[in-house]
Amino acid sequence: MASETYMPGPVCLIENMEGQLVVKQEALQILSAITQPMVVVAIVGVCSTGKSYLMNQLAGKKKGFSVGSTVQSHTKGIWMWCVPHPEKPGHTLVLLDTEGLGDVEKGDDKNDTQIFALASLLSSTFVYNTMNKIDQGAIDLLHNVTELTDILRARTLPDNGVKDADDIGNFFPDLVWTIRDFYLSLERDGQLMTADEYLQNSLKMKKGSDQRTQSFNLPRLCIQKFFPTRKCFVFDSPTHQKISQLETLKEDDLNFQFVQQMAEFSSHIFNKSKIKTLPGGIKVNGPCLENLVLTYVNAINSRDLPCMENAVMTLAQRENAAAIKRALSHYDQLMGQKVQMPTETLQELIDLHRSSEGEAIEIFKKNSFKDEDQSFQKELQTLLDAKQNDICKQNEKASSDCCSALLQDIFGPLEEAVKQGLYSKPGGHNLYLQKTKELMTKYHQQPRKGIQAEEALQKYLKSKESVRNAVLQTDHALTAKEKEIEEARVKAEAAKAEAESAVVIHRQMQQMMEEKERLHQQQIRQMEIEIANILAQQHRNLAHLLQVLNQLFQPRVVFLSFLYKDESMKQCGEMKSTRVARGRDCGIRPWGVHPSSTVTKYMV
Ligand SMILES: Nc1nc2c(ncn2[C@@H]2O[C@H](COP(=O)(O)OP(=O)(O)OP(=O)(O)O)[C@@H](O)[C@H]2O)c(=O)[nH]1
Ligand SMILES: [Mg+2]
Repeated sequence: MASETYMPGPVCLIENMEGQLVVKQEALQILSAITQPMVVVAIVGVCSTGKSYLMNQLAGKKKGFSVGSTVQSHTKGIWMWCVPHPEKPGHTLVLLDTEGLGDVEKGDDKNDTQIFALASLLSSTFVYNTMNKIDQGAIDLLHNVTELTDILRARTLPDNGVKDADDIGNFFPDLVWTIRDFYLSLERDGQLMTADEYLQNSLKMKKGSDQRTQSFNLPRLCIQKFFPTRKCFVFDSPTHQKISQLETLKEDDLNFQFVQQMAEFSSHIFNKSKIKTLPGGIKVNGPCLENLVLTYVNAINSRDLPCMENAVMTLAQRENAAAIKRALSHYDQLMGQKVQMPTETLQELIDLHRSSEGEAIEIFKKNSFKDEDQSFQKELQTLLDAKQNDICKQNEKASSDCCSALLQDIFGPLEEAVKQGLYSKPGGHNLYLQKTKELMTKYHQQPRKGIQAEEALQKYLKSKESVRNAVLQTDHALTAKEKEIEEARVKAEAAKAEAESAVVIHRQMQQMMEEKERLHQQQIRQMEIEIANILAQQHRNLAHLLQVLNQLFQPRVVFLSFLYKDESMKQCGEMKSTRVARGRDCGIRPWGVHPSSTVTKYMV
């Protein structure tokens, strides 16, 4: 809607009725209608220091927030003006002008700081307006407000506070410190400095831990923690004349430096101020701001705020929790960069952990705030220990995974060979063991296996025990069979050799027998020749005898017979028989037996 970012002039948002804060319905209605994200700029500071004038400059108007012209404090409560953002289309610039602090007529410091705190809680840019210079009073005032603001924030946020460091960063408004009628020169030890350096220097802490130094440092530390982003602008006096009606003067009548400084300030606010954001990244729009206003004002009006000491504790808790988070995130970052899992040894990991842990603790110490009993540092230590355990487990797992992959890579071909039966042979077990040994050496030679290298190998070998046994049994079975075959072969060969030798012997015997036979035949032939010779001789003798006898007596017939002793003699052939005269008749008698012959010789 057109009206959502356009108001003709400011309206009162929170009225300050005798110390009681009242939220104005008219302002809430305006807010509830604005759906655009809001950049909220609030200004606070001592009364009559030109706050309203400055806000009008930001609205781009000469008139708007009422500018006082007398010593009487002018603005009351908190006034609001929503205008279109001059640099961010679709955004609304919400200007909050506040009642001045330290009004002597009012004399209520508590009410002052409540308004101050509300402004800081509602804004995304918090302009702290002071006169002339940064002094201890201005620092103390800002510090008090930060304490109260912290209490309010802790009480009104869910879960009793902001736990996330990023959220804290978003939730805190940026501080812009404006110094009006700045008459000093920005110089230190003869060196020129910027306004920001001046602010930085004013908030610098002293070294030491004595009570005085602590009192000096505490407000500065609180301001630094409370406002992580800080900027400072110094303004010259707007004019050399008496300035009771500054807004009526033309630009030409104003100090040129002042006009320029105002332009720089406005440009910074328009370009750098962030959208008001709540924890969880919620961008504040009209209804959301309306809600915040009601919540904070109710909290203040309940008058049940804890004392200042508790506020410091709350701050300490939040700051230290954030410091722990920062330290842990630094540790994670370092370990992420340095650790290459799996580490070769556990010691390597422990060394990296220790150096990162040392740095993380340093970061914590730098960012911690009033961790007097070191309870937060102990908590950090516990969390770092847990992280170490976790990393050790991750490292073990990385090593196991790496070793498993490596084992599979190296031993895979052996497993395949076993499957294909290449080791299912006599002696296969030995070959399998040899190959395993060879592969183990190869495995050991591989670098960066991590701390699980041996365990993973042993586990693998154990898991392959059954395979090894199977190879062994197959080997035994096949060896026994082979032995049997070998024995049978040896037996067969022996039998064959025996048979062959029997054949040889038989042949030899046969040869001998044949030789004997040949000799025998030869002898027989010899004998036959001899016998034939003898017979021929006998025949001749007989013939001669017969002749003689014939001559002497009448002729008689003589039979000569030859007797055969055995069958072999028969085989020698039919012996010729000759009729001889009977022995008795003719006087023939056995004469002798030749030893080499079975032939019985009968001598006539
Ligand atoms: N010396 C001086 N006077 C200024 C400056 N800016 C504005 N003034 C004048 O100071 C007077 C008070 O101005 P305001 O803007 O009403 O001051 P304020 O801080 O809002 O005052 P309260 O609302 O009463 O707290 C006016 O007369 C302005 O013209 C400045 O930079 N220097
Ligand atoms: Mg004013």
